[in-house]
Amino acid sequence: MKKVSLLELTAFVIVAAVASTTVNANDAALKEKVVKADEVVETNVLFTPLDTDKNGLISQQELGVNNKLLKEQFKEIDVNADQGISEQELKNYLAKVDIKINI
Ligand SMILES: [Ca+2]
Ligand SMILES: [Ca+2]
Repeated sequence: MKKVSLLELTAFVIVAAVASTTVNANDAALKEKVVKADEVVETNVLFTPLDTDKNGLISQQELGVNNKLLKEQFKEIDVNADQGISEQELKNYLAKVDIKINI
């Protein structure tokens, strides 16, 4: 059960990242980078396009969190509960859950 929601969130993050960059050429590269969580050394590929106001944190607004499930996931990633996901928090989270995605 938990695993499914984690995958959903990650897929969501990727979709949001791809959508916000709107650069199709980056699509393949992005997918390659997130295929395996422990290969996601360059979290900024996901992080930077999501942090639209460039304050170093991804807010719920920036993620477009609009349902309960994603709010729960957001809290889980935001370990210091400052209402923003830092790049390190995202990195830790992806490493922790060892997400493997096939897109
Ligand atoms: Ca931000
Ligand atoms: Ca945080």
